[in-house]
Amino acid sequence: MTTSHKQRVLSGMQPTNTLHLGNYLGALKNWVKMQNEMECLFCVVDMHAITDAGYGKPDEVARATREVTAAYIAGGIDPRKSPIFNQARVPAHAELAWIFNCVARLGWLDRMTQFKEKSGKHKERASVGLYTYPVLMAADILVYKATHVPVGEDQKQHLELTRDIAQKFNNDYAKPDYFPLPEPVITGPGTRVMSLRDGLKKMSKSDESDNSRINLTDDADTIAQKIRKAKTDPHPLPANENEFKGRPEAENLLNIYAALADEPVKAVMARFAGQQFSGFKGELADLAVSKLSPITAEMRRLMADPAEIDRLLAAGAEKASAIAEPIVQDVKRIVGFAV
Ligand code: AQP
Repeated sequence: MTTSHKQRVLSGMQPTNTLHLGNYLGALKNWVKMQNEMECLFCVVDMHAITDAGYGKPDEVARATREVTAAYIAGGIDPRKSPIFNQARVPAHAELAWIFNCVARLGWLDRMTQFKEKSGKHKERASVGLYTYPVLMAADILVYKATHVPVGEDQKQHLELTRDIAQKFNNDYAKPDYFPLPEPVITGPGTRVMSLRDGLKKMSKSDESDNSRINLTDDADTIAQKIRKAKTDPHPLPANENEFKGRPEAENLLNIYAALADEPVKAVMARFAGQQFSGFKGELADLAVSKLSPITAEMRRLMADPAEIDRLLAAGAEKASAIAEPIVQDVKRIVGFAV
């Protein structure tokens, strides 16, 4: 069996803490556009969640799984068009991940910068799951023979590893073109949203400071307050991209505005050049509230009926399994398992 479909998209988010503006602009907003152009599957990666922040917190993983599902739908994913499911309901992910653990080389994983960042100074205390996280991610993608993966900049290295695993498997088992080499889809000014407190740090769910991010569950006042408090510099707003040098906070806020407004950064800069941050922040807050509040309200409505969310996840998993199961059975035969 080789790839019969032309283009297939797989992407996912971890159910840990609460989704934020970076997850929305870097991933979800692009998914919504893609679902009309290609076959898409959207996963809630609960098995990834227990590699780190979700470990030992079963109630939190279960709650966040439903909340991420609600965010996908509230953000514009149509579950009738694109299956939404949680990873743990489709065992083929874990089965292929084991086989890929035997394909991937230690040297490849040693180069993964996200593991270094997340494990910090105490590498020996990190879970083995956190270390092999990119291998499970490769399985998530290739178990559907996905060809395109919309991600933020931070996931680019993991996707390169996925391509290396696909290539090595195809070579070692003499099955050229068996797995496609999936392409990252990284588009627009929202591909790397930075912390509101430090323009050099990625906006992240696990940042200790809640003021560093805008959560998709924040109300209008909280959003406005966080933007008002966002770190800036004493200069007026820059007129062109050359003036971003040494001004990461200005660059971040202008990129956020452009991504939310669906406008080129240049056009946004032309409008605000030379103005003070205080006025710009007011406009940014209004824009963020107008775009995010409807999503937050819809998430709240969906979260009020957890049984319906569970039903949607089960239906999505059934559709996803129908694609993944034959592929993983095929792979098992290729590697020599008697199945
Ligand atoms: N700051 C960001 N800017 C743009 N895109 C981002 N993504 C995450 N942060 C940003 C994209 O969101 C998708 C889902 O990410 P994830 O849930 O798998 O977790 P993550 O990348 O590890 O996100 P966080 O917030 O940084 O979580 P923690 O703090 O737990 O590590 C991915 O497509 C990612 O690129």
